[in-house]
Amino acid sequence: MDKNVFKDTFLWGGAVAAHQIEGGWDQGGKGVSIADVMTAGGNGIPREITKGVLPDNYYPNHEAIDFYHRYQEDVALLAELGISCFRTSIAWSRIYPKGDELEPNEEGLKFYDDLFDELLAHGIEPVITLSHFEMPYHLYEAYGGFKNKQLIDFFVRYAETVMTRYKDKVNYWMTFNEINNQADGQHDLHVWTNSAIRFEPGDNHEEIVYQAGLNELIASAKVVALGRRINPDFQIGCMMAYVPVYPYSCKPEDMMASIKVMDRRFFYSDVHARGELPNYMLTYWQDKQFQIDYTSEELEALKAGTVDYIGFSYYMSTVTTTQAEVDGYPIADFPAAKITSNPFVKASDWGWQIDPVGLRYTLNLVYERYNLPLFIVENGFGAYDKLEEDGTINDSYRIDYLSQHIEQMALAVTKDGVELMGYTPWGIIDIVSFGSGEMEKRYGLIHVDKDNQGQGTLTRRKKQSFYWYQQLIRK
Ligand code: P53
Repeated sequence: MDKNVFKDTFLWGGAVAAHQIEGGWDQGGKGVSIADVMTAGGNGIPREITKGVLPDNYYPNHEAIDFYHRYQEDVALLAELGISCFRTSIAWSRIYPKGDELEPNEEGLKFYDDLFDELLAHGIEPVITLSHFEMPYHLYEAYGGFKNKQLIDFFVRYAETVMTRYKDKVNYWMTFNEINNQADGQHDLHVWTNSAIRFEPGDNHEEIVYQAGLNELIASAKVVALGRRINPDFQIGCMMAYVPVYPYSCKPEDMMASIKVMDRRFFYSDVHARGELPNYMLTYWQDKQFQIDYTSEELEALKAGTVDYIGFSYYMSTVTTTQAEVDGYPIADFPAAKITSNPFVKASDWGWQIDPVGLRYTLNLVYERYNLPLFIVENGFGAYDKLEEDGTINDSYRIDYLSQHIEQMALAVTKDGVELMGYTPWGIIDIVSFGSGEMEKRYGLIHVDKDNQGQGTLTRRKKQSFYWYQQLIRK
């Protein structure tokens, strides 16, 4: 692969999120966030969401890898790696500890000033997600989460505060991380981290998740319009989880099912990019007799706040079928459609199906759909690493995964004409896994000495993949 196929301005970077890296969960005036009440699960063991922070539980995000105190050392390592951008998020509850205050917490603002200065001093451009699974816990308790329209104003106030404060330090923004991961409404953890909805007995969960999702889309559009006023040079994108859903076979019903299942996920970027509610969704809501609230002023806001680019994560593909003889995980849409595994690809130890060609497929699909620049802001390989006695970590499997995906990315650019802004591999340094809460589901090119029980020295070590990526992106 010739890396010169990418433009000079191509952003080679690395990605993390505040709650998975920072720690310092109760320091500098930070409020409790929804990530602070998630216990450690494990491979195949779900994380629990507790009613507030309880004394006897282990909450892996409370300390994470202590980036809050060690960011200078880590930024120096990232500079040595040679990346030109670093994607992280701002922890909303550092800025507005409860979420509904009128005045921000200066100590929280100062932390990100220092972090961004440190990055810029090393020639690394910050790429910032406004909300990456970490809204203030108080917004769940007192307002019921994003089903409540008041959260739109709280989010806009928070965004206005940070976009104004960092207008000369941050140019690339994204609003809500993986906003579409709540799409099928069945994964409690995703619904929690995206929307923190407090359900009441008798609620139709799917209907309420759509209401919350639409409220977030409205909030996002308002922030895009606002950001343009704060600094017309801002590039403001959305952030989607693209997990392409292939038809299991060429049986016409399988083909149809794959479109229907994909539309449920595409709904979010359709609104972000086109500024209107798609007919397939309006029809679906009507069929289901969902009462989704929105005003004409909100529809105008959606139109006025379409995104500049599509940021997205890509880890894996999956498959859907309507065929009775294939085992699978049932999903609600398109009668009898289910998610199953792909016989042509292998999976990681966590069952994520490894499919580099699926990245090129996704880049094509999304670019054709929106004709907007694309930014791959997450891609990576969660694996068990072995720390050798001599202190090395020989993660050739991670190099294989990343290089195969980068090759497909190059093909999308050279053969398919896709406009690609950059690539920020996920978990550039080992962090707490979002889905499982483990430390030992590692993505990093930099190893952090800490285990699933929270034990370890937190020492940082360069893995084999560090040297490989450093070489690849060297100018
Ligand atoms: P973990 C599922 C599918 C695609 C992306 O995930 C996902 C998930 C969540 O399980 O989440 C993103 O740590 C997310 C990150 C997360 C990363 O993928 O569960 O934006 O916060 O850490 C990897 O292995």
